[in-house]
Amino acid sequence: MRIGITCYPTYGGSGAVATELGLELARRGHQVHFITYDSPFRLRGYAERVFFHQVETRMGRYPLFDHFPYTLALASKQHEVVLRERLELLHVHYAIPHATTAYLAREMLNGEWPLRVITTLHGTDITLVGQESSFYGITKFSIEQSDAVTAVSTYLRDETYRAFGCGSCAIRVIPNFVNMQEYRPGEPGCRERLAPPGHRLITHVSNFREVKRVKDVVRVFARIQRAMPATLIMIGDGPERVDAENEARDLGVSADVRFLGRLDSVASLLQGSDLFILPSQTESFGLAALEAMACGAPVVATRAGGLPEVIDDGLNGILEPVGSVEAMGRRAVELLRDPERHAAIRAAAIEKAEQFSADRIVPMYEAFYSEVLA
Ligand code: GMT
Repeated sequence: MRIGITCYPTYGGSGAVATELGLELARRGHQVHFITYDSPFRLRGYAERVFFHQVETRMGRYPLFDHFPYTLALASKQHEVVLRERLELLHVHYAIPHATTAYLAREMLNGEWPLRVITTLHGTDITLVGQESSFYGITKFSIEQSDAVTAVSTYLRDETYRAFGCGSCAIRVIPNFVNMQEYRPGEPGCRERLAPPGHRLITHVSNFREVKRVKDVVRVFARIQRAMPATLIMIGDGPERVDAENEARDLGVSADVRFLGRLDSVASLLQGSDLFILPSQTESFGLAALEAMACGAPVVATRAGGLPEVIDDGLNGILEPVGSVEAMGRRAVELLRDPERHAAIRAAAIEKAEQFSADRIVPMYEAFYSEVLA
C-alpha cells in the first residue's frame, strides 16, 4: 500500500506511535510518506520505503499574518503529496488539526483520486484540547468526516462517544504497541553509570505537562528515599519541569534527582530501572508505561483512563488513585524491599508487554487499512 502519515514530529506519544507504525509498515513492504513540519523524532536515518515531506511553517515577512496558517499549509502539502505519490490512504494521528487538514486535502481532490482518510485518536485531542469550546465543533466534525477512526484504548473510544457522540463513526480500538527488539530487558551491568552503587534507580518519562502530575513523581520518590538509597531520573521537558525541580529542592531530595531533559532514545535508561513512576491525572493508554514494562521496569501508576488496560494491579504493576502519593510510595517501598516479588512483577510486566508487541498490533492496522480500502 502507499500510505501517508501525518503526526506531531516532536516529542510526544502520538508522534512516537505514528513514526514507529510507519517504520514497521515500511519493513512489511508498504511505502510510507510522512507529511509534517519536521522529521519525526523517532525517524533515525535512512529507512527503505520511507519518505519525509516537509511542510512550511513560515514564509517571507507578510504583514497580514501574525501567525503563519500552518493548518492550510499542511492541507495543501497533503493534497500535493497524495496526488504526486498516488497515496491510497492518509493516516493522521491526533485529531487536532490533522483530521481537519486531511478532510480538506481529500475535498481538494474533488473526486480526482480516491483517497481514504483514517484518524487515530490518541488522548488529549479527545480528553482535554478537543473539549475546549474553540475546538469542540471542528474536532467532532472532522472525526465524523474521516473514512475510519481508531482509538488507542477502549477507554478512549468510550470517552469519544461520551464527549462527542460521533454516532456515525464506528471507532476501532487498536492499542499502542512496543518494539520488543529495542525495548527489552537490559544486560547485567547496564545501570552502572546511571546511579551510585547501592542506589535503587527510579525513572519517569513524559512531556512534563500538567496532566502528568510530575510533582507527584518527586513526592513518591521522596517516600522511597526515606526508606532506602535511591536515585530518580526525570526524562523529558515541559511547562511543569521547574515546579518539579522546586519540589525536589523543598523535599530535600534534589541531590538524588537528575533532570536530563529531552532524549531521543530512552530504552537504555529504562533497562536499568528498578521502578517507573507515572502518576498522571489521565492517560489514554500510557505508552511510556508500556515501554518501561517491556524493559522489565515495574510501573507504579494511577488508576486513570486507559492505564488499567495496560497494567494489572498487583500482577504486573501497581495502580493507585490519582494523587495518592502516600499509597504509591508505600507500595513502591514494599516492592523494592521484596526481591522475589520484584522479580515476579518484573517478569509479569515483560509478559504483559508482549501482548502489545509490534508483531501483534501492526497487522491489526494492516487488516484495518485493507478493510477501509475495500
Ligand atoms: O498528551 C500527551 O501526553 C501526549 C499525547 C500525544 O498524543 O502525544 O499522548 C497521548 O497519546 C499517547 C500515544 O497514544 C498515549 O500513550 C498517552 O497516554 C496519551 N496521553 C494522554 O492521554 C495524557
